[in-house]
Amino acid sequence: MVVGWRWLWWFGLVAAAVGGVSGGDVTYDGRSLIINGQRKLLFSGSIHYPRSTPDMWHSLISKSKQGGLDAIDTYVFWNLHEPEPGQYDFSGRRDIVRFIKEVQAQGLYVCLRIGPFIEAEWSYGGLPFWLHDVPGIVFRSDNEPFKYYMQNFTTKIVNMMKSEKLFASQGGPIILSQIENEYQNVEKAFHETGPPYVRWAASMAAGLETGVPWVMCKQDDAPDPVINACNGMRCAETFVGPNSPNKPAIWTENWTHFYDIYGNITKIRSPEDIAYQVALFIVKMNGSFINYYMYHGGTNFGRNASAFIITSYYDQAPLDEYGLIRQPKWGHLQELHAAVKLCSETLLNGVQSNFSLGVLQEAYVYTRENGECAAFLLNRDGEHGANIQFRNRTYQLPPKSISILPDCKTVAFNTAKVSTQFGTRTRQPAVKLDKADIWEKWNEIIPVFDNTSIRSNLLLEQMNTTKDSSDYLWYIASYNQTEESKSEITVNSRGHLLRAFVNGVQIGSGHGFFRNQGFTVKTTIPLTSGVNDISLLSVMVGLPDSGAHMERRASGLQSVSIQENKVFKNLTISSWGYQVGLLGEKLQLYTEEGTNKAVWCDINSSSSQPLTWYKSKFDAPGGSDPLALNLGSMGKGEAWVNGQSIGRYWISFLNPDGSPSQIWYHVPRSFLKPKDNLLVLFEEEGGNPTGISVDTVSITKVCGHITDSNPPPLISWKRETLSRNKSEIHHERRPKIHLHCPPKKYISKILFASFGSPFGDCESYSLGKCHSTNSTAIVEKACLGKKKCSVPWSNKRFGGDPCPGIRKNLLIEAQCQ
Ligand SMILES: *[C@@H]1O[C@H](CO)[C@@H](O)[C@H](O)[C@H]1NC(C)=O
Ligand SMILES: *[C@@H]1O[C@H](CO)[C@@H](O)[C@H](O)[C@H]1NC(C)=O
Ligand SMILES: *[C@@H]1O[C@H](CO)[C@@H](O)[C@H](O)[C@H]1NC(C)=O
Ligand SMILES: *[C@@H]1O[C@H](CO)[C@@H](O)[C@H](O)[C@H]1NC(C)=O
Ligand SMILES: *[C@@H]1O[C@H](CO)[C@@H](O)[C@H](O)[C@H]1NC(C)=O
Ligand SMILES: *[C@@H]1O[C@H](CO)[C@@H](O)[C@H](O)[C@H]1NC(C)=O
Ligand SMILES: *[C@@H]1O[C@H](CO)[C@@H](O)[C@H](O)[C@H]1NC(C)=O
Ligand SMILES: *[C@@H]1O[C@H](CO)[C@@H](O)[C@H](O)[C@H]1NC(C)=O
Ligand SMILES: *[C@@H]1O[C@H](CO)[C@@H](O)[C@H](O)[C@H]1NC(C)=O
Ligand SMILES: *[C@@H]1O[C@H](CO)[C@@H](O)[C@H](O)[C@H]1NC(C)=O
Ligand SMILES: *[C@@H]1O[C@H](CO)[C@@H](O)[C@H](O)[C@H]1NC(C)=O
Ligand SMILES: CC(=O)N[C@H]1CO[C@H](CO)[C@@H](O)[C@@H]1O
Repeated sequence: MVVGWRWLWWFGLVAAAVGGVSGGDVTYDGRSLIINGQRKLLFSGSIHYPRSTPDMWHSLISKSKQGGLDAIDTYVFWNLHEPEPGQYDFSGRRDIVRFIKEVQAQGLYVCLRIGPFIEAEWSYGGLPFWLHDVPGIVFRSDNEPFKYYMQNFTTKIVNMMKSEKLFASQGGPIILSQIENEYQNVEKAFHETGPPYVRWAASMAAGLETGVPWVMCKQDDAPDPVINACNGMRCAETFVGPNSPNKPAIWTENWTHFYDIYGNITKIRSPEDIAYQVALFIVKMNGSFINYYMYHGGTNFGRNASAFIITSYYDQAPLDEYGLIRQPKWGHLQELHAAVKLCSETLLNGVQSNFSLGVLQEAYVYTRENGECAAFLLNRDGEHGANIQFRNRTYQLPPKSISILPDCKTVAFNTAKVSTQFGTRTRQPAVKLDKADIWEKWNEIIPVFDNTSIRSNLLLEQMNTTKDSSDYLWYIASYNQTEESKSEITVNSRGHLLRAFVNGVQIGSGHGFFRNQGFTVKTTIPLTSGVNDISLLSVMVGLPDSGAHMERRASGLQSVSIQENKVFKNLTISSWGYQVGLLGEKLQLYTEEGTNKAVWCDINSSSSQPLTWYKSKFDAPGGSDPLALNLGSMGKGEAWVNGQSIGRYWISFLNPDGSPSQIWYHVPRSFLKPKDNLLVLFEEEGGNPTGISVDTVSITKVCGHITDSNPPPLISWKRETLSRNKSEIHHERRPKIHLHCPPKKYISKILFASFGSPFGDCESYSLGKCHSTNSTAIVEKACLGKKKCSVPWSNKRFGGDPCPGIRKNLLIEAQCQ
């Protein structure tokens, strides 16, 4: 990829200064942030450091920069950094300073969203659980204990950044900081303690004197000098705008799709829609800072995901979960960024005018005294394309699209015309763990009442009892039955999942759904005469991450009753014994040392049963492709590799369409040694570990399509040329398909090539009536064995017009190996 002049300029600075960007003074006016006296139109992307591993950071940031980003945005994860009050941890994936320095070294800015409440689909919204037990605390309100700890941590982070000289005012990359997060969503619940808290948070933050501006997102009344910013998918349509004429319009979260949960299908947002909303925000709201949430989502390792959130986080972002470039999203946005950058001086310093071009069409035109002119032509009509006249020329605008004309003449980009290549990601089994003799198992012990050390006459609240040391809490009752009978038990739970056992045998289970308020399990219970142990395992799938009064949120069992013939017994207020967590967790069976503490047995020795620990070893597959465990044969549980949790899995919770929400679970390469990697799973339902495989993940196919009805702008997309000077925008003589394999891969096969009238698009295609028989041979000649190639849309190139009078398309799909 060619490096644009902007980056070269920054590299120049790196060479001249002591390393990385020199931010300089950051201020703002009603138009934009102003860095070193210059207005800036900035594209930013969210990458959360603990959702990847430090060895991935360099490549993630470099692909972000190639994608045309100016800044990287991250939250700060309080509960990772302060696991106990006053005890701090900034090691490994928590090394935020290393992350920021990596961004700086590559010449990008940083937007630091401290929060420290962050939501972020992260356990407890980032708050450390110990806050729950601070006497008198009320989270996120005008409450002294909360304000004390919030100020303490915010100060800690700001001081740390200052001592590393990371704020732009000190020559570092941080140009913006955020305090609080989407507070307006919950403010009303705090009545009169809300507004003073907002004022306090703003002045506390401002008092830390970072030398760079603060923002509050989704806080329309953010007090001066804090800038209010917008979060959402459609900020051009939903944002009320800056609350002061001297604050710029900032979009801190333009969701690139949406987070995924167990039990629901992935919601995909098209690159065309994102590009449209971004361009609209720039012209409608005078937007000058756009952050993609997420640019790379990554993985929720361990138990860090909040309730029901899958481990694969924003996999549909421009960089996928594994850090692979997701096409065409990444490339389409890269082209948008390049086109906007060509106009940014005119946009930021010119005079805006807008006028109608039709019922649903309008023009935004920016002009400067030096004659520079840039235009955005909008078609709001979602159904029909429009031919419009602008400055004596005709332009064709597809439905719901915006064309960008950096010189008021040439279309450099249209949000609805995707000309970048498509990519297909494949997962291929590299190591199959399909032999029963490589697996061993150990059955978790189902506890009995007599062995419990915690007792209560009430059903205890789950989080307050486990202190988040485990997802699991056993509630056990000893039930004396005079004669054998078939009775019915009813359990109401506010937890996420329940498994009910009587005398060690599972009798029923049930679970709730994302953000619902509990569920009921009702099942027959075979009671023997004498004492029966009723052991109820209440499971959480992450702590809550949002909402007012999180400190009062309750989980776990709410009521238990038994209906025996005509007799009703309410066990809610009766003697209960408790066990926090699993025995296997206590023994740390998932570590090399812990595995010795149990007597494991063959998996053949008996059929699979609930609550089983499995272990095996595997060698790391060769190469450098990212890896994922295929857990499609399992039910629900957690998986560890060499003692590190790769997260909770839940295959058996099916989407409305009958498919599991997530089958593949990312195993970072850095968790592995070359040989004998310990894989341990705790499986709640039984599962079949011989179906598990370690798969490589890679982009195996690339595809390009030029259609006659949708030709890409005839612009050379060499960023170097584009960014240097817009007077150098030059037309290519004819459109081309550019194909490009990922690093270390070459075009090994042409899977499809047709110059003619092929049906469909890159996602699904077939030959049409008109087809140049030479298509494959010609494309093979141009592409086979190469890293990249270009094939022009041209009769001549394909040995003559295969069907005169018919408009021709070109569609090529190639395999990368
Ligand atoms: C934060 O609290 C710790 C004790 O928990 C204390 O040692 C430290 O000085 C406090 N820091 C600030 C900046 O108030
Ligand atoms: C599941 O997805 C559908 C479609 O996107 C959405 O309407 C629904 O609200 C989602 N359900 C939950 C619980 O998120
Ligand atoms: C954008 O800026 C122009 C002046 O350049 C102003 O007329 C217009 O009202 C602004 N739009 C918004 C939404 O603030
Ligand atoms: C969250 O992740 C960190 C490392 O990223 C890990 O050490 C920690 O154990 C996780 N927390 C939980 C509750 O799993
Ligand atoms: C110009 O833009 C403003 C702000 O978006 C809008 O309210 C107005 O209707 C536009 N005028 C025309 C003629 O399109
Ligand atoms: C458009 O054409 C008219 C008449 O030919 C001319 O007067 C006008 O200056 C032209 N406008 C532009 C922007 O070129
Ligand atoms: C209960 O404790 C006794 C004595 O320590 C032990 O022998 C027995 O295995 C325990 N039972 C269970 C189910 O934990
Ligand atoms: C949490 O548990 C403690 C005892 O361990 C109890 O005093 C307190 O009331 C409980 N809090 C809640 C909110 O249940
Ligand atoms: C169970 O109930 C019977 C009859 O009421 C009583 O004789 C027996 O002692 C009870 N057993 C226990 C362990 O409480
Ligand atoms: C059982 O008792 C609890 C606590 O008194 C009560 O909340 C619950 O409604 C009762 N359950 C039934 C089914 O009556
Ligand atoms: C196209 O194929 C025909 C035979 O199928 C061959 O004669 C001709 O040379 C080919 N043209 C090109 C440009 O390869
Ligand atoms: C705040 C906001 O803009 N929310 C939007 C997020 O995106 C979804 C899906 O497009 C919209 O329904 C929400 O209104």
